[in-house]
Amino acid sequence: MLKIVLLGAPGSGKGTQSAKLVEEYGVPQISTGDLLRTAVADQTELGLKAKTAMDAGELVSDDIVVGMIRERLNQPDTENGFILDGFPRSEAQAETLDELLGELDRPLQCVVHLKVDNEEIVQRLMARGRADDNEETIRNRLSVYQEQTQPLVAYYEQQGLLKPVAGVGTVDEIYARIKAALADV
Ligand code: B4P
Repeated sequence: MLKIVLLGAPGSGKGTQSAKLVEEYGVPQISTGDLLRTAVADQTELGLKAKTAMDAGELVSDDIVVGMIRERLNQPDTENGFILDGFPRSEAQAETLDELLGELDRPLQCVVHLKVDNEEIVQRLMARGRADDNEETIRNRLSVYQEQTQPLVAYYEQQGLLKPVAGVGTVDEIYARIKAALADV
C-alpha cells in the first residue's frame, strides 16, 4: 500500500522515479501531464483546451485537471494505493485533493519532494526535447512552479507529510533516497 504525492519542479524526475515505484509497489501512477498529453493527442475537447496552456508552460485550468483526477481516483485500481505525479500543482488543487481523499477515506501517507536546482532542470529538459521543452517555455514553467507550486512545500510541511529528497545524481541513487524516505511512513 502506497498513497503518495511526488512533488517537484518540471523535469525534477517525477515521471522517471514514478515508473520505478510502480514496478516495485504495484500501484498505479497517476500523472496529470500524461493524462493531458493523451487528451491532446486524441484531440478531445478537453485536450484542445489544455494544449494552449501546455504549449505556453502555463498550468491547465483547475476544472479540467481536477475533473480528470476525480475520475481517475474513483477507478478500482487505486483502492490499494497510487502515486500522484504532477498533481497537485497549486494550493487550490491541494485543498481539493484533501477533500477528495477524505471522501474516499484514503489519506495521503506522505509527499516526496524532489529537490533539483534550475540549471540542472534546464539542461535535462533541453536534452529531452518534448514539444514543451524549448528554453522559453521551460523558463516559464519554472517561474509558474515557483509562484504556484512551491508554496505546497510549506502546506505539506505543516501537515507533517513532507519528505525532502535530493533529486540529483543517478536515477538509482535518487530512487534509493526515496525508498529510505518511505521506510518510516
Ligand atoms: P508534466 O508532464 O508533469 O511534466 P514535467 O514536470 O516536465 O516532468 P517530470 O518532473 O515528470 O520529469 P521527468 O521525470 O519526465 O507537466 C507538463 C505540463 O502539463 C505542465 O507544464 C502543465 O501545463 C500541465 N500540467 C500537468 N499537471 C498539471 C496540473 N496538476 N495542473 C495544471 N496543469 C498541469 O524528467 C525530465 C527529464 O529528465 C527526462 O528526460 C528524464 O530522462 C531526465 N532525468 C530524470 N532523472 C534524471 C537524473 N537523475 N539525471 C539526469 N536526467 C534525469
